[in-house]
Amino acid sequence: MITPQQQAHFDMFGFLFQKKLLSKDEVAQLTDEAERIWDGERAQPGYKVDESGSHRSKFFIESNPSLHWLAEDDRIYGTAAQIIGSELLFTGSEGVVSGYGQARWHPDRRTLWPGILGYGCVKAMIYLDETTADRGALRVIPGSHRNPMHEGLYQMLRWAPEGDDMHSMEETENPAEMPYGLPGDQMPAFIAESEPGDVLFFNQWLFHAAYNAWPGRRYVAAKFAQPPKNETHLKFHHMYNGVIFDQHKAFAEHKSERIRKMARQVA
Ligand SMILES: O=C(O)CCC(=O)C(=O)O
Repeated sequence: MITPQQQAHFDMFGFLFQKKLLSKDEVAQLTDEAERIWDGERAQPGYKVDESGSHRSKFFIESNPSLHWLAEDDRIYGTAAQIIGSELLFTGSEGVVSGYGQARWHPDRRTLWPGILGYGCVKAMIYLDETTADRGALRVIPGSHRNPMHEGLYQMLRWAPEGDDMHSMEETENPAEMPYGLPGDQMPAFIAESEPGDVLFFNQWLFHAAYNAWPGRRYVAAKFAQPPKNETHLKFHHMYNGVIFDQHKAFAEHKSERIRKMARQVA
């Protein structure tokens, strides 16, 4: 259970950083399992890292029964349900061994359709390695999930060549070309320096970034969203969370009612 103050923190600043949410034993077990799964994936014929050199496993939790507990755990599911409401849907998971040195500033959800900003979607990030400001910690710009700050920060993005989404701005060495005259790692931000067991919940409209990361930094993420209530929400899910229209079978048919409910079919 989070307190009303923690709920207010999430609403106002767009994130909640929960220290020591998982015990040392739980993280050790999660890390062993994650490594076992990643090793199995690396051994598959045709295995490749992505263009950033990262090993990125989709459906990481859903496709591995030994990790299912994470999605329904009171501390993770329960926090997300308190933040965005108990009718929440599961919108996927990731298991990532990052290969990049930086994830430049971006919000995960980038549409400015009228009324869509604020539609509740939350990501729980569990870093399996210690991270610090100088070593790969996720940073967030508090309050950037809301306007006018949210749209104001779009100057850190540019349209992708395909034109239907935005990408983070390339970092430049030239201060005259830097948004706000600042290198990305100097942008005013809260830096969530994390120890294994800490969990960062953030609103996916929030601007976030990671700097000074190293190849091999690992995290597991679980994502949740409010159920769609109109055509714009459906369009949004088609763009970002197609999984809600075709949930992973292991979740859709799970013996746990909580998991089945959040993986229910959306037409
Ligand atoms: O690599 C990281 O820590 C940041 C990942 C990220 O930006 C994201 O999950 O949206």
